[in-house]
Amino acid sequence: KQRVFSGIQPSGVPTLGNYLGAIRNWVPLQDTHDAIYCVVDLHAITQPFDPKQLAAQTREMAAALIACGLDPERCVLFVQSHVHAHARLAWIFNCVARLGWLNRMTQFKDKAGKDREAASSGLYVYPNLMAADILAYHATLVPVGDDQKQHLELANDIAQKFNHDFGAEFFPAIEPLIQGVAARVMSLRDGTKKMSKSDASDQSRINLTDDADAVALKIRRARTDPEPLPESAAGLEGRAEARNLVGILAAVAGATPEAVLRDHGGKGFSEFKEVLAEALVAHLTPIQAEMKRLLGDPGAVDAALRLGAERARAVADPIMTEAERLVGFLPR
Ligand code: AQP
Repeated sequence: KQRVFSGIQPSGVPTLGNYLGAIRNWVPLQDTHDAIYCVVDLHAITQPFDPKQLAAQTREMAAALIACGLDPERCVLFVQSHVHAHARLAWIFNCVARLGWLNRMTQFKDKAGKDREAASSGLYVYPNLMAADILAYHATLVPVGDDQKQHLELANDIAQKFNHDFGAEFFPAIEPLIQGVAARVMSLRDGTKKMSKSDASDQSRINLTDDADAVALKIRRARTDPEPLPESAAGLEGRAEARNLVGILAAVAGATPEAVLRDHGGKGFSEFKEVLAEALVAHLTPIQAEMKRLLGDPGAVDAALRLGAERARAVADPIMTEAERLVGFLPR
């Protein structure tokens, strides 16, 4: 079976973007692939965070993943900091990746914002850690949202340079797996910005934990243009907000944007938004109930994660030993 790896930061409650662009697509891969999924807390500390909240957020993210359908028995589900291979391999990759490569990463520019000098050096080398996450397991397929493509190209450059510098065909090539109509869900306040769990405005996103009223209110207030919905997908050109809302309904309903517009084309947004809010609430309610049930027994979630970390170590440790031998470290 081909091995897949993917991760998500415990930097807040997962959003509809994380769910539609990533988590939801991870579920079926459990049965067709050797699937490894990780709550990436080492990545989460690259940006301002609250140390008093991090552990709870990590557990909450794991519970959300399980509630969305990841089964700790059918996949390897664990917390990044529990498996030392990630940090060890990331250090080696810090010494393989070139500054020029990192300088081209658009996510760093977005996340560092205007005051780039004040960004952590961890944020800068984030893509090296991400390459290590994947390559520590020799994973070859990475289901991600469309925003992560550039980082995966960098991971391939790192793997190739490592293989070249240390004279071995050791790390495999990685392929991104970008799925579905909602590969990029946009902010509800600005159709040109992606929906993000750490956006300053809570109104910009749907959190998986938002109740029915919050979902309805956020959708009602979502920015739109004054025109009615177009009759076909071609009419979404240049209408980022309309495209986003149509894309969300399509993703939730398991339809194409074209089919959504066949049903709703010509309607005004106020009518369409009600349909959308209702579909979202119906979709999210069972996930929320399951999340709540899981968090009622935090010990059980932690135990599942401990077991996941053990299974992850069993895969990563021999790969790490060989990587360190190739680099020339004195064996322990
Ligand atoms: N808006 C989005 N649409 C589609 N997919 C998305 N992803 C994130 N936002 C969207 C996908 O979610 C996975 C996990 O992301 P992450 O937690 O590792 O970090 P991120 O990409 O930086 O996500 P956020 O929500 O924007 O988090 P913060 O605000 O903490 O930085 C990835 O596969 C990503 O593609």
